Parts: sequence; C-alpha cells; structure tokens
Amino acid sequence: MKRASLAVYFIMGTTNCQRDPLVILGEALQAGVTIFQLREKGEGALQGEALLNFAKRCQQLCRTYGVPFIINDDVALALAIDADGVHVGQDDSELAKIRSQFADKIIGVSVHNNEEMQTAVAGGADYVGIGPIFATNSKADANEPAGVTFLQKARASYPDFPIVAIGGITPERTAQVLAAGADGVAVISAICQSDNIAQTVNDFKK
Ligand code: TZP
Ligand code: MG
Repeated sequence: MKRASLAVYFIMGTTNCQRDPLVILGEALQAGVTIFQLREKGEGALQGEALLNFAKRCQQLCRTYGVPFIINDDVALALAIDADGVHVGQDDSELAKIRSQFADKIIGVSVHNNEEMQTAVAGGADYVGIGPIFATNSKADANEPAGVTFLQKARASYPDFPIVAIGGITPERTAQVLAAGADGVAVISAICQSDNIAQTVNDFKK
C-alpha cells in the first residue's frame, strides 16, 4: 500500500459518536481523511443486520470519495461486503489465515514491540499500527501510553514499511509523531468529537 494513504486515518464506530455517525463520516471524508476504519465496539454497538447495513452505508460513502474502507476485527463482515481490508490486533485471527482470505486486500496489524512487528511484516501485513502513543479514552483495554520510543525503533528497523501511530493523537501532537517516524496518525476522538471536522482534519494535514 502507499504510505501516503495512512496520512489521516480516521477510525470510528457508532459508540464513538455524539452526532449521526454517517454525517460525521461524510464530513471527515469531505475534509480529506485518507483512509477509514469501521471499529464497532463497546456497549450499544450495532450487531447482525444493523451492523451489516451500517457497514454498507459507510462503505458506500468511502467509495464516493475514493477512500479505502477497512473493517476492524470482523473478518467475516469484511469478506461478506468485500471491504478494502481488515485491521486486526494481537488477539484476533491468525495473520496467515487472513492473508489467504484477503489475497490482494489491505491488512493492518496492531503491534507493540519488535517481535510483534517482525511477525506482522513476515506474515504479510500491509501496514502496522503502533500505540497507544498517548493516553486514550477510546479503547477500554488499551495498554499504558507508550510514547514514541517504540515507534522510533520500529522506523529505524523498517525504513520503508508503512506505519501509522495511534492513541490520543491531536493536531497539536501530530508533528512529534510524524518526526518519530509515523507515516500518519490514526484518530478516533479528535475527529469524532470535533465541533468543526473540516478544520480539525485540515489541522492534521498541516
Ligand atoms: N488502539 C490503540 S489506542 C486506540 C486504539 C483503537 C484508540 C484511539 O482513539 P483516540 O480517541 O484517537 O485516542
Ligand atoms: Mg482487535
């Protein structure tokens, strides 16, 4: 995948939104986010038919803007609707199996140390997500904030591999994260909770 597509990686699920999630996604796409991940988790998360329908509407919006549409964790859903890819953590399905199911799609893997990174790269991940860099309220089981130390090491070991940073990232913190070696920032709350998504996305792009 092109490293540039990770520049402003918007992640959202309905439980992250205080306004209509599809309106939020539309505003984020209009503003120029470069990739989108549907991450439907937590209390009140959509399931079954409701999730399927919501995912299809998100996918349609992403298509309109030519932005890759990624699904978190739910490999079966990603296959069912022919999403552009999946993002998985260390506790999700095995990478080799997913790679065989998603021959030419995007696979992202969350990694927290060198061993996990090596395994992800060797297993055919297209990009890795590294975090939480800063404290986050958007992931119930998040690890302690790790700062940029591992991110810097990962970049030094893999000069050309696509890496996105995640966790508590705001426009103000973006320069620091990019300087540490990330190709882009993955963001939930700074965009979902923004009063002015166009402005916020613009600030991330600067
Ligand atoms: N993985 C590590 S931190 C995080 C995920 C999914 C949540 C990021 O959300 P926010 O609101 O941008 O901190
Ligand atoms: Mg997961």
